[in-house]
Amino acid sequence: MDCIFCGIVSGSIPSSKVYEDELCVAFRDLNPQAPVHVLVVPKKHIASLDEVSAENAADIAAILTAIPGIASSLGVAGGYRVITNIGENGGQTVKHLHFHILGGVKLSERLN
Ligand code: DGP
Repeated sequence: MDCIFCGIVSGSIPSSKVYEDELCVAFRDLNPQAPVHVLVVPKKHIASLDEVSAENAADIAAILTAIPGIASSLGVAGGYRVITNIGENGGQTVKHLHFHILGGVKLSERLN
């Protein structure tokens, strides 16, 4: 499968990693939309949050559990946004589940 984020997870595509554990990896977004913009992805290929099931719930839980520590390490503890886009209409361009962590500035209240 030709997946950019699988390539980043395996190391075959370079990235600026800020966190890694057994189940997930976080790296800086190529086109940052805030001073802090990191993507957290499962190591396992899951297309989007629409694909969550009992079989991969632990992978999602690992991401959510890691996010506060990642945010803290990036200096945005207590004030940041987490977004996951799902499918074409949700604005998802990379079809490997990822959670955006955005912060480092007062974010707009608009979500669309
Ligand atoms: P989304 O629109 O939610 O699917 O966001 C995909 C994000 O992935 C977008 O903000 C740009 C980022 N991105 C795409 N290709 C690469 C890449 O090769 N490296 C990194 N670090 N980020 C990428």
